This record gives sequence, structure tokens and C-alpha cells, in this order.
Amino acid sequence: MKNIKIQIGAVLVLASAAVVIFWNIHHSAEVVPEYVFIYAENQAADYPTTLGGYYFSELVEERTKGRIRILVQPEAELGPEKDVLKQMQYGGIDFARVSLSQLSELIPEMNVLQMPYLYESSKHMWKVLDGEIGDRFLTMTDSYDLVGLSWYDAGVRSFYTSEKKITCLEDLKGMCIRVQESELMAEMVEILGATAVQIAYSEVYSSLQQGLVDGAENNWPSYESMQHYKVAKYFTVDEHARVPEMQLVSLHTWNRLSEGDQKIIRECARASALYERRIWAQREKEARNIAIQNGAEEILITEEEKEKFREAVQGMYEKYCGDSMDLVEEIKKCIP
Ligand code: GTR
Repeated sequence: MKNIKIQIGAVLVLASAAVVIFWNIHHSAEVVPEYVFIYAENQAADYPTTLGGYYFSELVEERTKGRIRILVQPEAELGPEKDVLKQMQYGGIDFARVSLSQLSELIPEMNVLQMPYLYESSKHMWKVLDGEIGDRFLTMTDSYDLVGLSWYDAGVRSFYTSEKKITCLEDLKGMCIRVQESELMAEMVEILGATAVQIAYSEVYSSLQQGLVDGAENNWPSYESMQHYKVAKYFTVDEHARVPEMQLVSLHTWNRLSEGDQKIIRECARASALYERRIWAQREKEARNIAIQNGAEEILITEEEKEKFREAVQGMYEKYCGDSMDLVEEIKKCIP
């Protein structure tokens, strides 16, 4: 009898231990987050900037042990970049990755970092952004109810057209080219001789297909990812602008977080930016190959011809960087 009691006792102890273990496992798998934030991204789910966003979200969740969850919404589900920025200023959207062309519409001082033919190479741009200038511009957003977290890579932009190839500057005359919803980009295209039409990113494919515009301009990965090569097969490598991109958080969201959490978020954003930069370089090559294999024609222009493009836009510096010409000089000297 005594033995049976001991056995029953042991079984009960084991059973309750199993319940505790099961409860713990189950419970820890379902940590209820303290914060659930949304993150706007206008590129496809497999695009480098989106992958950077997912990585950021994973890192934050890991480092906060599930207390902070960030839901990345790709493919412009939360609207065009212009509207996303407005919503962030009111705290309607928490995080986003946006092009500086769009951000400069809100913060004109940013234009200086996206001027046409400003950087000589990707390395040159990264030397500027990784240094004191880049840090200064990340904090510039604070007075616009936004907090800059990190810089993302978006390569270099070139023109692409449907019917007529661009082989020299004169070819742009009379063409109608889609640009971002950005005054600077529109002016650049007009100065180069074409008519600029500002259209949201998600509408570019149909605008090219329906012949509303003769061409557009972007980097190889966007050209390939959005399948623009199917409706605009001539890609002219004029490399007119390197437009960096920024990962941001709404100041309203930021102010809800403790200093410790803010630090984690900054660190994870920077780590995700380095990751994005690594996969960007690879994707740039792949995108070019995919587009060409599917019928795109790459048109290379001579240095001499490129110089004509460069000269044509010089007047824009006075207008957009009038008060910061010293900074332009500083950037130009920041050669790696
Ligand atoms: C891409 C950028 C997008 C968007 C797009 C455009 O390079 O990543 O965020 O700005 O260009 O041309 O609208």
C-alpha cells in the first residue's frame, strides 16, 4: 500500500512538472508584444530594401525578446511614399524606408545629398553617408516629426525608354519622362530636354504600357523588379543620380519608447542597413542580367557624352544648394 502511494505521488509530481514545462514552452512561444508597429515599404517582398526591413524587424523582435513587433508591409500596401511620410508625421504609420527624392520634398535641405552627378561612385556616396555629414542629415528629420535611423542603398539611376533609344543628350528632346513625385527630379528631366511627369511608383508600369510616357528612370533592380523592361526595353546607362534612401520612424512612435528600446532600434536599423547594402550589390548585377536575358537592351554612352549631361545640370546646384555650396564642395572632396 505504501509503495502504491509513493508511486502515485511520483506520477503526480512528474505530471505537474510536465504541465509546468508545457505551460512555459507554450507561454514563451506566444509572448504578447508590448508594441506592434507597422513599417511601410513600396518595393516587392524579395527586393533588397524590403529584405532589409524584414531583417530589421527580426533583429528588434529578437533583442526585445518579442516585446516589440514590427510588421513590414511591402508593395506600397500603405500607400505611395509621399502619403506614407505625411502619415508618419501624425503617427499613423510607425516606420518606413523612403527615397530621398521623396523626403526632400518635405525637407528641402536634403536635396543636396541627391543632386545629379554629385557622387563619382558608390564608394564616394558611402564615404559621405557613413561619416559626419550622413549622421548630421539623419538628425535633421527631428524637427519634421520624424527620426532618421539609417541609410539604405539604392544604387544609381538611369533613363529607360519604350520606342526610341537615348544614345545622346539630344535624344531626350521631345520625350515625356516619368519622374518621382519630386520637384528636383522633374526639373532635372526638363533641363535635360524632356517633359517630366510626376507619377507614383506603382503606376509607372501601366503608364509606360499605355504610352502615357515615353520612358522613366531608375536603378537596375527597380527596372527589373517592377518588370518595366517588358514595356521599356532601352536602358541607357547615363547614371544621372545616386539617390540614397532612409529608414525612418515617426517621432510619435519614438517618444513612446524607453531610451533602452530606442538604442536597440537604432542599432538594429544600422545592422539592417549594412545587410541591405551587401545584398544590394548582388541584386544590381542579377537584375541587369535578368532584364537583358528578357530582351532589354543596355545602351552605354561615352564619357564625353556623359559630360554633356553633367554640364547641363550644373545650374541646378545654385537653385537647390544655394545656401550650402560649401557643403557641396565638402562632399565633392570626400573622395574615398
Ligand atoms: C526606387 C525607390 C522607391 C521609389 C522608386 C520611384 O528606386 O526604391 O522607393 O522611390 O524608386 O522611382 O518611385
